[in-house]
Amino acid sequence: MSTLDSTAVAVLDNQQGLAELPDFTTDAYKDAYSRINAIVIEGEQEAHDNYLSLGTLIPDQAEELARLAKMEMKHMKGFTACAKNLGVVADMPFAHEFFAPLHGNFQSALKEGKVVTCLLIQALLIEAFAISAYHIYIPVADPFARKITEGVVKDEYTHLNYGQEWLKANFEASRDELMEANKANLPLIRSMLEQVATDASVLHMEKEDLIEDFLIAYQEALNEIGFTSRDIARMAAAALAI
Ligand code: PL3
Ligand code: FE2
Ligand code: FE2
Repeated sequence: MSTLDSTAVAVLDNQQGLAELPDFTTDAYKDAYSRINAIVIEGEQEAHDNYLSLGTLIPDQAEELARLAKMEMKHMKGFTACAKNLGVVADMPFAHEFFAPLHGNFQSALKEGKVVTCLLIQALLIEAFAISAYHIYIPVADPFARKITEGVVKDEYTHLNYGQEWLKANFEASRDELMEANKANLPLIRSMLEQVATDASVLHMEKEDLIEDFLIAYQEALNEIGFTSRDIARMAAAALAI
């Protein structure tokens, strides 16, 4: 009785009720996937490099950070397999450019030894971005990619939590730098979300859902670190110019 016509299958989307699965075999899907998948691969690669760099700034944590970096390498391989499974070639030059502004800010902070800024960029912003993207992707992914992404998203919480706990333990000393780093980098995440929105919608991922999920993860982390709701509202307003 069952056919494998994916367009006919509806799955339960935990946010919205029903989400229709896209047709994974169309040229339109594969074209959008070539950029989205490349972004994810580049993001995982950069996350790997960033955790290793963080190990040079916090030498007594180098071993733990190397463990996180290794998980990122595994994620990268998983998502590379997802593209291969769909017969898609990732557009890496596009992804490189996509990450360039955030990459540049991380590298400048690294050079200046600004561990708080590096942690905010990698462990809070990039991980919250990844968590939101993977959450929204899972219900509309092909079965192969869904399984891989489900495994990955658990790790990303470990990474977010790592940054959160370090910043919480050093909250008073980190506070001003966190505010400044948020102001400089949150707008970049916003523009990255804008840039990915059209391709994401081809994968049946909606921009509003991505933003909502990102803000929940990021705001919860800031709250855990020690910021009040008022601080967080101010940080959002300062960064987003509202
Ligand atoms: C850190 O561990 C990983 C950083 C990755 C950044 C993710 C960016 C996400 C972009 C949008 C979407 C879609 C998900 C699709 C997966 C093939
Ligand atoms: Fe990852
Ligand atoms: Fe991660």
